[in-house]
Amino acid sequence: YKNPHYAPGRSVNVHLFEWKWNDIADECERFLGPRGFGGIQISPPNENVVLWTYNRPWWERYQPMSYQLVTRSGDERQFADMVRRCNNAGVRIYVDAVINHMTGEPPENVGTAGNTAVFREWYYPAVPFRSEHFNWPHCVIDGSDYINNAWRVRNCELVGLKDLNQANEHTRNMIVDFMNKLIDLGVAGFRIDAAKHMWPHDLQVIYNRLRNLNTAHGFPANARPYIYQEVIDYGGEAISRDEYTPIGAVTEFKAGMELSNAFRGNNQLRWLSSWGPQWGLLAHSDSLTFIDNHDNERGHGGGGGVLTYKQPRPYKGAIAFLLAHPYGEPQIMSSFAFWDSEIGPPMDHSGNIISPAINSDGTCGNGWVCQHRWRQIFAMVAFRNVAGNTAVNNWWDNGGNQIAFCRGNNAFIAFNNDYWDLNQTLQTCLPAGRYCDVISGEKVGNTCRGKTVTVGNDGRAHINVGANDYDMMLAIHVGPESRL
Ligand code: LAG
Ligand code: CA
Repeated sequence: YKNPHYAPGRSVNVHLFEWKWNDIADECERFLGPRGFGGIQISPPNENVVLWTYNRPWWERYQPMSYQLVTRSGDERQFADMVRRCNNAGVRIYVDAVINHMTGEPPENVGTAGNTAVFREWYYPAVPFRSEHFNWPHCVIDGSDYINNAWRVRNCELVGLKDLNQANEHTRNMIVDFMNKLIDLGVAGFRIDAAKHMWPHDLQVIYNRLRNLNTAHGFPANARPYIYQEVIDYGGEAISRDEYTPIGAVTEFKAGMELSNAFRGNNQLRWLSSWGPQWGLLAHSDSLTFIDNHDNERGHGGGGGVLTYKQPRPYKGAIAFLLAHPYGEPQIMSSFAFWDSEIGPPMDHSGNIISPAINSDGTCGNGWVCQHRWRQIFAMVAFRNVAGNTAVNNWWDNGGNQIAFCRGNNAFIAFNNDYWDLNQTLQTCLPAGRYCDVISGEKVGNTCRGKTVTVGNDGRAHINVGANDYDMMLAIHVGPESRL
């Protein structure tokens, strides 16, 4: 369950938060496929309650009404078409699976597929679920439970959301059928929403009943779905991430917290020479890493004080390190612009999501941030693909906030988060030749719009990252995007 089953030569998963299925299919063909992205986390595809009362917040999608594949992102036919087109473009789809709970007791009672429920009777006819399929007696998680009561964190309601009993055979069957249907449609795996709020043993039973990935979509025989479980664990709680690593991968929230801290200037970059488990992070093969997610970029899910698109310079630095370093299975966030923490995606007066526009410079419009289309970010996706499974070598630092390292003989990166210039001859480990720095500008035809680096026969090159440069890093590699 820990292999994302990326197509060969690909890596990096991007969360296209609240995108429509048709738009994702287009994005796979016109951008993500050609640029070497490995996969996409999509928003929950199953029916959710419609909340006009709150002007259709993004979080209505975390209140399931049924497992029918009809949401603001599209219907089942559009979903199937997206998965097929993305797999054909070499890009995998991972589903955000909301299986801990159904709705709360919202003021409205119609779902995105038109179904209704009887909230006070725990009755969801379109699944169907009845009261006996939920945890009983009903209780609501208190803040203190996280410290001292694992049972309540798993058997009581998370913010009042009706808590499914995953030990119940019917409940398990409905969840397994939902997930197996998605596997048959060609998805490569799942983000398990609120995994901390479910018993690891129950999850293991569910995972073990999942089918192998669909070979008709290009997966090898006997491939198990990639499972990454959302467990927020900064330490000190009754429930630990280590309870979940035996059954699948786990979201490593400490990675984004620590890198945000360092790239904000609150910890020296030189300490990153030991990045990985020595920082108290999960073992490499268990770890899904990211800087920000849809919750903590807007202060939900306990926040986390992480960098987001709103602080672009250090954010791009942190993401570049995340992608340049071999530790973990990285995911990047692709957001819509927001100025309050509840507002939903760009929409028209009927509540339809407005598609991202693609500007002539490749960036997005219509309220979409599209971090994955920022040159400094997609260039690092290519960097990671070229680096492959090489290790970090030739680490250099100035004893402060200037660092550089190689990935085998394939790729080299330098960072300067000091208030003075980095101006040094450094070992790049690359074959002699001229390279285009993929951070400061793209290579177009055979000309480099950014800095050019000349590597000598000894692998050394003069590296310059000014303290006032637009970005704090410089990256070169042997791939066609960089080699001149
Ligand atoms: C998650 N991971 O464990 C999601 O990443 C997170 O986005 C989900 O919360 C949460 N768990 C449940 O799937 C989001 C919002 C909540 C919102 C919830 C349900 O962060 O704020 O709660 O989705 O829509 C909302 C209201 C609450 C209310 C609750 C139930 O904000 O005040 O109590 O609905 O009516
Ligand atoms: Ca639960």
